[in-house]
This record gives sequence, structure tokens and C-alpha cells, in this order.
Amino acid sequence: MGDNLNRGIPKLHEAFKGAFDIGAAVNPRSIVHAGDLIANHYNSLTAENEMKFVSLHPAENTYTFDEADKIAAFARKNGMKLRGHTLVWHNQTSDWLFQETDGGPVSRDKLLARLKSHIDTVVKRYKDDIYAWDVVNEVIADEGSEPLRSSKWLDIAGPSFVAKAFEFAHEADPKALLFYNDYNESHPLKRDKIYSLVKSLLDQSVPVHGIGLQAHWNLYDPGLDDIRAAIEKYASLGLRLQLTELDVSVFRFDDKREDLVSPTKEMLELQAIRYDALFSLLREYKECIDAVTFWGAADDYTWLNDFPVRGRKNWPLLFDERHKPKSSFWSVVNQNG
Ligand code: HAH
Repeated sequence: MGDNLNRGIPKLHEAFKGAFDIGAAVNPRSIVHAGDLIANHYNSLTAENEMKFVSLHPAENTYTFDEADKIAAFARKNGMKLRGHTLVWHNQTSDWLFQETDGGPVSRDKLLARLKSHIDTVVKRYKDDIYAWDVVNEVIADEGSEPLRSSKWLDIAGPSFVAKAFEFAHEADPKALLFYNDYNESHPLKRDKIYSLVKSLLDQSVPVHGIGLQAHWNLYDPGLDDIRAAIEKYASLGLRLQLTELDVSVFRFDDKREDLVSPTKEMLELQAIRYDALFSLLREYKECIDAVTFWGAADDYTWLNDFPVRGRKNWPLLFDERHKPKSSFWSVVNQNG
């Protein structure tokens, strides 16, 4: 079915050949239901949830690799690159990690020893498959002057857990490219905090090689000027950049409307214009951007169907619910690379 639908349609990643790789976040269901589409149009994959701490390491002496392995095998079979997501995060992380068996908090030394052991096991297991890891995800606070968000990591280990995570990952696989990854990355205040964190890591010779701009954007925000300024500021650190989780929601972030069962014509038109503008900008920075990964493959399944309004459908990607190219697809493949 997928092959018939795709006859005569240019491959998305080929439209960006010579500029950057084009990836998709996948899961064990999507690599089956949308397997042809994914293998055809993308040349890089990220596991949406399957390599997060809670998925891989639910109890101290239990690792569960089956689902993650399916994604690694799919990437191998189809000759695609694979990114790792993610080693340190405040969400989707098992409670046992922060606790003693009596339920009390673990010591700093023990938490860091557990972190090292986790990173060592996971990074080494996938070292022949994964070329880049989101080592630390979302540690910067959205609001206020404090740089780091409050978390069990920060409470127990203090700020140095960030540097430690990169050091442990580098020891486990010295070839892997190590990324700091965050959202609202183009918002000026948060951009400056991300910049300062990564700069201070580099000043301490911590092995950080890139910044991941999640790029959970919408039809209106952030503005192109803010995106450009963020790219330039991060690139000024001499690091590689990737867009790691791109999607373009058809709703503003605070829009709670729930009535739509399909996108309006206007939304689809605006989205095509927006994607065109975004990829024109990204192409300008192809010397520092190595990959652009969408947080999903097609509109039948996206995390935005539940976020930030539970149960609400969204249509943020380049392929529709039947896996057919949207106007947004044509607007980016028809650009003159
Ligand atoms: C991302 N958080 C995570 O990195 C990813 O692992 C998850 O599957 C989905 C999105 C984004 C995020 C946000 O845009 C706003 C608030 C919290 C988190």
C-alpha cells in the first residue's frame, strides 16, 4: 500500500541531500504501520520513548531492551542513522533511581554511581547503531533567573550531574556525538540560559559536541527572527546543531480549542507557508545544522494529539493521516536546495 501511495513522490530526505539529514521519531507501532513511509522519506530515526530511562531501566537490576532493539534493528535494516534519546531527564525516569530501598533519598555518590552504570550499559549496547545522544534533556528552567529547573537530580546531586552525564557518555563511547537538548530553545531568555550552561560546560572541557533545538513550534511562534538569533548564538559556540523534535502545531500553545476533527483549509495553507519559511531559514544555516528530525512521521500519530490538551487531535507533520504528502510537504521539497 505504502509503495503505491508513494509512487512518483520525491523522497523527503533526498530533497535535503547536501544540506542535512531528515529524521523521524518512531515507536514499535509506527515502524510497522508506517514502515514504508518512514523507510522511504527519512534517513535518520529517534526512538520516541523506548530509550528513556523508565523504558530501559525500570528496576535497579532490570534492563528492558526489547522495544528499543526493534527500533535499532529497523534503522539497521533500512540503512538509516539512529539518534539516542535520552540519558538524563526529569520526566520518564524511574523512581527507584533516586531512592534507597527504604524509600528515603539516595546519597549523591550513589545517584552518580547509578547514573554512570546506566549510561555505560545503554551507550555501550548501542554504540554500533547510535551516532549521537541527547545526553541531557531539558534541565534549563523556563522561568525566572535560576538557570536549572528544580528536579531530583539537582536536589540530590547538585548542578554537576550535568557535566558528569556528558563525561560518563563520552567514556562509554568516545565516538558518539553528545548533545544538550531543550525546548523553548528560541525564546530569548531561555536561549541565553542554554547558551550560558553549554558555554560553562565547554569552559570546563566537558565533552559536549552539539545543541539540540527541539523545535516544538506552531503556525505563529516562535518568530523567524528569534529562531535565527538562537541558531546564530548556539553556533557561535562552535558546536554542531540539530533540530531534534520538529513539529508545527496548528494551534497556538495557549489555544485550548477542541472542536476540530480535521484541520481547516486555512491551517493547512498557513502550515505550508510556515514550513517553507522555516526550511528556507534552516538551509541558510546548513553549514552548522547536521540534521532535522520531526517528532513523528505522519499526522495519524503525534504526541500533540494529547499535548497540551488531552485527547485533542493535531496535524503538525508533512504527511497526512493516510500518509499522503500535505501541501507542507510540497512546500519544502520544491525549494531550490
Ligand atoms: C519533549 N518535551 C521531550 O523531549 C520528548 O521526549 C517527548 O516525547 C515530547 C516532547 C517537550 C516539552 C514541551 O514542548 C513543553 C513542556 C514540556 C516538555
